[in-house]
Amino acid sequence: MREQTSGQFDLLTAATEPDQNEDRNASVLLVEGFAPAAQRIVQVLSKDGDKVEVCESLGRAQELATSNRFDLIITNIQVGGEDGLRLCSHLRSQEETRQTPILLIVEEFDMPRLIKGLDIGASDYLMKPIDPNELLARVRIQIRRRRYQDRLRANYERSLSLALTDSLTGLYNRRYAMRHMEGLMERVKESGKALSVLVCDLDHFKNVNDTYGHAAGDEVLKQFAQRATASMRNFDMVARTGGEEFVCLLPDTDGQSALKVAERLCRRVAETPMKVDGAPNGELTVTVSIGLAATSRVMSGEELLKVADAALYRAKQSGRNRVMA
Ligand code: GH3
Ligand code: MG
Ligand code: MG
Ligand code: MG
Repeated sequence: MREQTSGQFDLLTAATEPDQNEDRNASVLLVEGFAPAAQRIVQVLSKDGDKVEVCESLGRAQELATSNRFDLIITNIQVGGEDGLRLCSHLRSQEETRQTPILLIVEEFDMPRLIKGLDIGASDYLMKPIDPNELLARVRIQIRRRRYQDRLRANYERSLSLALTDSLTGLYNRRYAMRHMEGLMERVKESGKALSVLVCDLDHFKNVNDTYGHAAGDEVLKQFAQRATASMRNFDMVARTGGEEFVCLLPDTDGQSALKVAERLCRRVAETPMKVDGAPNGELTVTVSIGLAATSRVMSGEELLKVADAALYRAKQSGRNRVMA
């Protein structure tokens, strides 16, 4: 919980406090067929700290732009005999370069094509003859905007993953599992195939913490998460839904098949000790109890979990280290 809060705090600070040199040291691709003109631009930008790669054909530019990550692409609207606007549309159509700012180099008589270029997705333009100060100003604006957007996106993705995953094990959390289950119920409705749910709770886990410490307990949780994930198919989902409680969602799986999966997991946990620093010989044997519920009738996720929880309760009551349906 504490981590989530600090994650959101980071989101605010990181999004509003740019690095002082945010618009500097950019990597720039310059597409210009006329070498002396390219040379002048390279000189100005390099002197200001940017790294500029020059190429003289659209084909090469496309290759470079997809295999590298440039902060900015500057292209003449006419590259040799080729139409620079074709490069623009290509860059905008590719996932890797969709967000990369593009500056068009134009001459006055290019005005109609410049307008088309801006329409296709060019970010700004430079009119020949290019004034060095104007070049720098326009480049810096694009770099700053680009990096600001990158920062926003990274923070957004980070806060999304904080909200949906558990930082200790890397598994999805309860919130995500419940949401995922709604989707799986839709699938039950459409296909009529069963959905199975396992609720796994480590046995006497409090003893692990009390005897070997919280760090050892954390290690056990991580290794259980790995084993549970490894015991499932790719499209099954394992989530950590509580302290030492995990839920596995098995779509298109009837109770009988799910029982086999659950028993195999239960056995694997009990039979192979976990590697835990601080335990005798560095090994610790733990066990897990599992409650199973399956349905081919549409119900709420909460309802299905309740059935599995009741089965888990019986597994605990009847001696732990077992699966009950
Ligand atoms: P039972 O077999 O009945 O499930 O017994 P138990 O000891 O596993 O269950 P109980 O609910 O009494 O204790 C669960 C323990 O899990 C208590 C808590 O300290 C521990 N725990 C919960 N979250 C974490 C965690 O993130 N890390 C560690 N190391 N321990 C945790
Ligand atoms: Mg528990
Ligand atoms: Mg427990
Ligand atoms: Mg308990």
